[in-house]
Amino acid sequence: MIDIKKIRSDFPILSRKINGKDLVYFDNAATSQTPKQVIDVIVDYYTRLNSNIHRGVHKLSQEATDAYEKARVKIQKHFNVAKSCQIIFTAGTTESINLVASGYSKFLKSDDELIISALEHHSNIVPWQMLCEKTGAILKVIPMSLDGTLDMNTFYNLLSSKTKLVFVNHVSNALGTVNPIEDIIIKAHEYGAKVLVDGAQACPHIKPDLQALDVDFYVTSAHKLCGPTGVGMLYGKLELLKSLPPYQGGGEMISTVTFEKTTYADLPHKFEAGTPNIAGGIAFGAALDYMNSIGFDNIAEYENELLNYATNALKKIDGIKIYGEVKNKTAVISFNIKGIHPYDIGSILDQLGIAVRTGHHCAQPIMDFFAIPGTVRASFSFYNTFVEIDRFVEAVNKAATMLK
Ligand code: 7TS
Repeated sequence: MIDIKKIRSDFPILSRKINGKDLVYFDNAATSQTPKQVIDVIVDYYTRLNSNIHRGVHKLSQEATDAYEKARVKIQKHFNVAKSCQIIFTAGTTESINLVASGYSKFLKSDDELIISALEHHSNIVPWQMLCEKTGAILKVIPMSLDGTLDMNTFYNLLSSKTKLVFVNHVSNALGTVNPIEDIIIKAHEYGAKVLVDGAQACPHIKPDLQALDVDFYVTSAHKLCGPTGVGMLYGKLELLKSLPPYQGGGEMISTVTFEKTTYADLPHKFEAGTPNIAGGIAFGAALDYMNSIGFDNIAEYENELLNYATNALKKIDGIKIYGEVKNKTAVISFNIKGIHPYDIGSILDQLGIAVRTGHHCAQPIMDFFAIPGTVRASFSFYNTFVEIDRFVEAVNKAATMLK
């Protein structure tokens, strides 16, 4: 059960006024809000612990290193990963994907094939295009259907012995579709292809068991799940991470350096050059603690109720079209109202204190598929309420009347 009053009191920002109105924050897919339990950890770090890690003999450095490495272990446990060295701290999902894509140039030759889905965020498209340019590998796309799901039969037909990598998001940021990643992983493995899953939109709602999934790489960002911005993770199977070359050179990632030759540090440090976002890493661990204290089953159940309530209410609005109405989706509603630009609706909602995202949501191919410039996207979290949805639906109604 969700104790909504208690939960909302954990998020100081939720009591802000915007344009004289109580904030309704429905842009959770862009970034989630931060509870005071996580803010306190960041303040405590700079108040008591601040120092550089993995290098000082002094007490502060040891304590900071300890807290950072404990956070890595929390992440490892959360995702049910065998070894903590398989969790690489990165700046977020985007950097994690770039890290893998950059390393793969070592393994690919021209005419190798990579498979991507039509539902990807730009950060899971562009790095692979850059890799294809470098190597001559070919990018193939799993098409989507009108209901916002992937066309799996075409995926099965695209797979061949030439397929080296498949990358797909666990949940679509623009539509909320939960993709059948279990099936994708099993089928890709039958052809010896590796699979990278972009979990940026899944991790706020689902607790994935990465060993059970048998996924090769899994990436996410802390700021989508109540943590700070600028920190995230890359999970990889041990042998794959060992074989992947370093992404950046610098301090912390080496074993020995001479002008003739450098040898690299063991995992995870091989991929963690330079001073990392130390407070961010520690706060990532605290954010997982916070989410787990609420419980992912409770979160999923409550958010699903919000989603159904909002969907049913919105559907009553004249001229509304919701994109991606699938059974298995997270609490995201992407919609348009006939004859009205999504930006105009977003601007009126903002005047009424309601935050949504409008536009292509960094997923232009999805917008092209529907032949639209963008959508209004409302994305809910476990700290949102039914009363907020009532205000939102009333505001959308008002916007529709004003703009028609
Ligand atoms: N992948 C997916 C599926 C995402 O939704 C996002 C961010 C990213 C990757 C990139 O994450 P980052 O932390 O590296 O920036 N998605 C969104 C969004 O939907 N609105 O704003 C950011």
